[in-house]
Amino acid sequence: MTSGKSGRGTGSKKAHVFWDVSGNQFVCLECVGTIEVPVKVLPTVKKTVITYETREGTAKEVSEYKPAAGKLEFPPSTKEQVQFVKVDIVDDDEYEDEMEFFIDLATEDPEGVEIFGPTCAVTIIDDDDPGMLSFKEEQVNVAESAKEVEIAVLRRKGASGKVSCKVSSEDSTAKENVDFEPVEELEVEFDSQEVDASIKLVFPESDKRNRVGKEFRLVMTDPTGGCSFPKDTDGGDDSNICTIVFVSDEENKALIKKAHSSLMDTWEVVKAGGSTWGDQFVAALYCNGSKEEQKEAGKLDWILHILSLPWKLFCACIPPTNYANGWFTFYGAL
Ligand SMILES: [Ca+2]
Ligand SMILES: [Ca+2]
Ligand SMILES: [Ca+2]
Repeated sequence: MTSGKSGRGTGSKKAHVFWDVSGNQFVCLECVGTIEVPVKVLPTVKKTVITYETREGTAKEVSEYKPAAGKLEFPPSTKEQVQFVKVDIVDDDEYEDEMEFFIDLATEDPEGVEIFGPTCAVTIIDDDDPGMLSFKEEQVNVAESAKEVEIAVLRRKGASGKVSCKVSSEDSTAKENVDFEPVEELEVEFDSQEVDASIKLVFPESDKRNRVGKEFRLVMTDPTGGCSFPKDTDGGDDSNICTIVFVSDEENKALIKKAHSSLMDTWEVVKAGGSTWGDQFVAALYCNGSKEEQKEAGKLDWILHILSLPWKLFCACIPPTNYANGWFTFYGAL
């Protein structure tokens, strides 16, 4: 309808060319490497030459894809033919929105070739999950006499690219500059693949001010680099909140003691207390545990001793419980 020339009866001899891609929309992941986008030519009686060239959209050359241009040559054939336009996609570690560029087909022989929909849009889907930021704990207890404390910030479920957030303190029953030094829009940054950070809180010296039972909040906002906050923790989608509660020094000590004693109770069951570290190695090496008893050892005792020696030596590496009140033993056993 638009062209008078196409009505001259040569139309049926035209080569019909189109992108063999649904809706001329090709989608790939950023890490795909090279895309191969199919171009189809219906049966044609003469050689058909198509040129192609990439064109920038929101995805820019070099940073997102390598610009490409070239020719596809289809010989005469009674069958459909498919060839591929290849474009290299550039991968990186940064979180990005979806981006798009285009590949245009053209012909130098518009009389002999008809291209249906010359442009194919290529959408690059980012594959870099920047993860989620949150405080390690929703509530942190701090001894009233503490001068400072480190509050842990975690990045989980992904660690691609640089991300950051802002952290500010918020008064509650505890007041800034009186009970704690305020934190104002402190920027917490994570490099790519970095997953842990911390914020130092400082508490001013106070003579007889009573902080016990008072609390304030740290609020994390403004996530960048595509990271988000977990929905199911305090603060929801838009923020992440940690509540700092002052407890009495006695209460704090009692909490630590309780944790320690429950650990020691567990250890009592398996301890070989009273011996020195050297004794443990000697006992492990002798059949039946000592020089005297080894003389009495029978065949079966020796077989059992040899079979269990590696295990005995491993256990001997765990220090006896009377060193450092059992703490070494606990870590050694882990
Ligand atoms: Ca990219
Ligand atoms: Ca990537
Ligand atoms: Ca990326």
